[in-house]
Amino acid sequence: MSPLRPWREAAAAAVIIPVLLSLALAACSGQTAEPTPEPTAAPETFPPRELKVLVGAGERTAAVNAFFPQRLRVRAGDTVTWNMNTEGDPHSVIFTDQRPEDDVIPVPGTGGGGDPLYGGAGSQASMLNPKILYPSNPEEGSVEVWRGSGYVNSGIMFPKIQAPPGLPLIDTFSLKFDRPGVYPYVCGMHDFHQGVIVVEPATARDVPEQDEIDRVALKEIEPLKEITDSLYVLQSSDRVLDQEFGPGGTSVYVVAAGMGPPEAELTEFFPGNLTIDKGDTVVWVSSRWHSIVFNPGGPFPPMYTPQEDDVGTVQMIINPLVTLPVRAGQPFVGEGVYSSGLMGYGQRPGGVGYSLTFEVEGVFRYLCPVHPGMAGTITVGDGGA
Ligand SMILES: [Cu+2]
Repeated sequence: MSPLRPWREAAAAAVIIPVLLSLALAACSGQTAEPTPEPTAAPETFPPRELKVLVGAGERTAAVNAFFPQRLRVRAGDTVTWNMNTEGDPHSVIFTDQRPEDDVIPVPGTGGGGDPLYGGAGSQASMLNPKILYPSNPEEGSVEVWRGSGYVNSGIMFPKIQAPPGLPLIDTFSLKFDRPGVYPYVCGMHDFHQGVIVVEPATARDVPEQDEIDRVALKEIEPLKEITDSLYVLQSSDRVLDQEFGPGGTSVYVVAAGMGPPEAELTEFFPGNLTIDKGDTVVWVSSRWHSIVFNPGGPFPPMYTPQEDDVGTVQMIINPLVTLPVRAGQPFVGEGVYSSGLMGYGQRPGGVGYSLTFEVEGVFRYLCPVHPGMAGTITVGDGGA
């Protein structure tokens, strides 16, 4: 028996029953059944709208890394504008049907091959990929159209306090959609950070208006903000996460660099202020991208050292003092640069753990140049000696 049979029978019944009913009604009232009028008017097309999506959320060091709403249904003809909405992490909006671009590339002419972040294979310098850093549309004020193919990029939206010097601040990006379809997009800084625009025909009635979109956005932000809020409570307690026995009566302390799931991370050190004794060791752990940098008595090296290229475009050269380990395995003697190198997932040069044994007393401030504002202090005492 055809699996379609029951459906066909039901469909046939659905057609026959109303016909019989209308005939019966006509017979009762003594009238003849009139043919249903043909629809004359074309389906109504709605005027194009301007709709808003939030890029990230969170104040200060709360990095809530998602688009809000994550999925948006619009009509063909609508324009969507993404607004930067966080002080936590930089983001971007990329629509592409091509292989994703690497966010970090070797500086042209400095040798090639290998992962530029490792400084290996002859490549000594790396920079932010200008195809990610800068908008794909060089014409300010004009709006591109996305129909599912090509490459469209907002450029990196930095939170104001993180914006590298010499770079124009991008905090908004608009894109028009005129063809129905399902269009996923991604953030060039976080590959897990993705969104979807669903474009319905221009005649679609049941698409949300902005007030409904805002409601959904707030609802999606709420649980993530709850995570970063509770992490703030833990962080402000300066609670020691772990203290273990080290060699010769010393202690080994664990500090977490950042905490929380990828989409709701607090970019702080846990604890932010740690007091230890001379000879103790601190181990920083991080599954996210962070770098632990000390430079007592000197300036902290910035993440980017902007330079103009041959055609006068400012390129964000990445500071190897931040991304490559400096004096790894050496004891901390209270002067000069110490760097973990970039830590975190994807087997970054700094790995996922970094340790320093403190040989001198003092108060030593350190920070993560990837996230200006993410700072900690190690206070080294004499152990009552
Ligand atoms: Cu992102």
